[in-house]
Amino acid sequence: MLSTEQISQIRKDFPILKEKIYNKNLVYLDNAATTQKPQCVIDEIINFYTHYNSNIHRGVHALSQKATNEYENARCRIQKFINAKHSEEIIFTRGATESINLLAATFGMQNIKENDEIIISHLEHHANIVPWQILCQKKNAKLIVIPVNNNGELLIDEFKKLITNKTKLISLVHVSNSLGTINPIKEIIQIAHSHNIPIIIDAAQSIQHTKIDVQALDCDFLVASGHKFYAPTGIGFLYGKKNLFDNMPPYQTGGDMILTVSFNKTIFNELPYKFEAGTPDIAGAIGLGRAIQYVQDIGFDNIIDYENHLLNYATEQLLQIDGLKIIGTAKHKASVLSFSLRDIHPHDIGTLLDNEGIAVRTGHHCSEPIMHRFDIDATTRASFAFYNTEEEIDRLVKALKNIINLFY
Ligand code: 7TS
Repeated sequence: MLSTEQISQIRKDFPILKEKIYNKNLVYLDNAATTQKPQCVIDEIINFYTHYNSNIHRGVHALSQKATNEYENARCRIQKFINAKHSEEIIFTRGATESINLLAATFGMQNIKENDEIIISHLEHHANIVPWQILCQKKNAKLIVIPVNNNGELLIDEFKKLITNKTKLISLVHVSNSLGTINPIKEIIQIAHSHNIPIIIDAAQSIQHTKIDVQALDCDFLVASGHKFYAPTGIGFLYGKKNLFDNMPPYQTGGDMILTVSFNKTIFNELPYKFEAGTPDIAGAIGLGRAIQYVQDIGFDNIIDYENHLLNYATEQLLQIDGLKIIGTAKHKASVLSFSLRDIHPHDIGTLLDNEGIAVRTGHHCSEPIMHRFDIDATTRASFAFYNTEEEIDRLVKALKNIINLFY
């Protein structure tokens, strides 16, 4: 596990952590919304624009070749990080949302027919609900939802009962952004495949907290966002098995995704370019590659251990507060603590914490259905990254106790 000294060193890598908010040291506990960026990632982007900004895949000149190489190196870094078999199984997208929309518009449009069923879970972020809902409306298909128990854990036996010969696709979140539940995706993928059903994993909240090996998992597709992994916003990726990608139609069309174009006919490019129309976020992709390298240099296992320690510490400390209720008490959780505090509205809590320089998220966290499942409209959510400290959690606890004193 990372020592206190190592964490203080790591914190120096993230320049924003030195910011003062209303003259107080920033405590950034909104990492599930987006993570902060280390200086090396910021430098990598500056380096691109300063020294070799140029378009990729089309120039014979030196800058374009350098940009192309670095962009493709970033793809290979992602491939190795999630242990994909081929680099062309990694498609750069804007993030998890665009990756799921891509799948709905291509794989979904191609394979879902009238009366078919798509299974998702009660824990999904809107990004893994709305695209499927719209697809179901277009195709006259049905969206089926795996229920959860009162701890926020999926009911696996219920899930098994929901599978029928109408089930044509499963799309499931790995780690819930609003409750922190880690779903047993390996088991669920095996169940899906025993019925020959393809399965998509939404790894937006897991890629930064758990090790992902797509070959060991055997998932068919997996989506993630770079900005939740210390990389810039506007870049993410879609992993898919090559044979599935090969049989899918393109998503957006235009430059770079073609081999030849005449006014009569267009022949599409090979993977991965078939799914990367137009000029991509080159600097973002290179930044994402650098972020992965940064995490690997620290040691992902060290990060995971420390984050687990931090979550346990935060859970213990928050539970000491009279009238605080944690929403989401699954046995296996990652880096997210959602809670209610007596009958104080989460937006009031968020505003009062902000006055203390503490950034948390309040609201439904773009996962309204799971809020309704717990009969609430909103929670206050503290979400952690490996640069957070026990002292920061102590400050959160102290601020929450002061809020209670203010209201009661
Ligand atoms: N899936 C999950 C599980 C998420 O948590 C999010 C974003 C997305 C998909 C969409 O990711 P994007 O990068 O394409 O926007 N979750 C959150 C959140 O919890 N707070 O802000 C964004």
